[in-house]
Amino acid sequence: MKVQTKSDVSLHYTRHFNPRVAVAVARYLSAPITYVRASPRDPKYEAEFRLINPNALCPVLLEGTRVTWETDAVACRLSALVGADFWRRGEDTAEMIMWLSWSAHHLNRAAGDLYFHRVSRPTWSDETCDPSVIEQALSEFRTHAAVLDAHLRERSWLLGSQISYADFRVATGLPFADAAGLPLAEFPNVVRWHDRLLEIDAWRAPFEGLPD
Ligand SMILES: N[C@@H](CCC(=O)N[C@@H](CS)C(=O)NCC(=O)O)C(=O)O
Repeated sequence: MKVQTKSDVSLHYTRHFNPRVAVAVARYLSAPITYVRASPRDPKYEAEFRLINPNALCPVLLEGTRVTWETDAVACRLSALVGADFWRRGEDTAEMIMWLSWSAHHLNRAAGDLYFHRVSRPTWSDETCDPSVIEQALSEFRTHAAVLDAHLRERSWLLGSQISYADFRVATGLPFADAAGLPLAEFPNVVRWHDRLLEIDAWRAPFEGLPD
């Protein structure tokens, strides 16, 4: 995968759940940007980082004085910058936003809880997680993954025959399925769909060749 750089637009990222999607979008679209590995919650950098994102979270896209944060907004902007239809702008826009909203409030919330408790928190805390929290997140993940599985039964991609940003966003948690213990094998259409995504270099290995 070729890393393109151009100094006046920069994407500030970490290698976690949400910024992974923004980096994958930028690389999929071959956006002419500089990738900047950030540490927004490191006490050494946090105050300075809050000047570009008051939430001290990645991703952030900087273009001169224009600042865009939130993964979906960054994807929208990247798509506009390169003139792509990855962020749909026509008849499909509402359907794409339906999936973005659904994933934020349902599937990725459950997957994100499992990611947080099983992948993220163990890197900075020894505290053991209440098993009922994991059970609840697993139950919610199964409920929502079943909806996705049914939708994908006769479709290659969420909006039909063409890939869109909805596919990347809804799949946010799936690259972490093993580490987060997501019961993906129960949802064969989701597995097939994610296998198709994994054939895309930018999705499979978004950080390849980027600063660690
Ligand atoms: N709602 C935000 C969430 C962003 C977010 O939670 N970012 C996390 C990583 S998943 C972050 O930057 N955490 C601080 C860090 O990784 O140091 C989005 O969709 O972009």
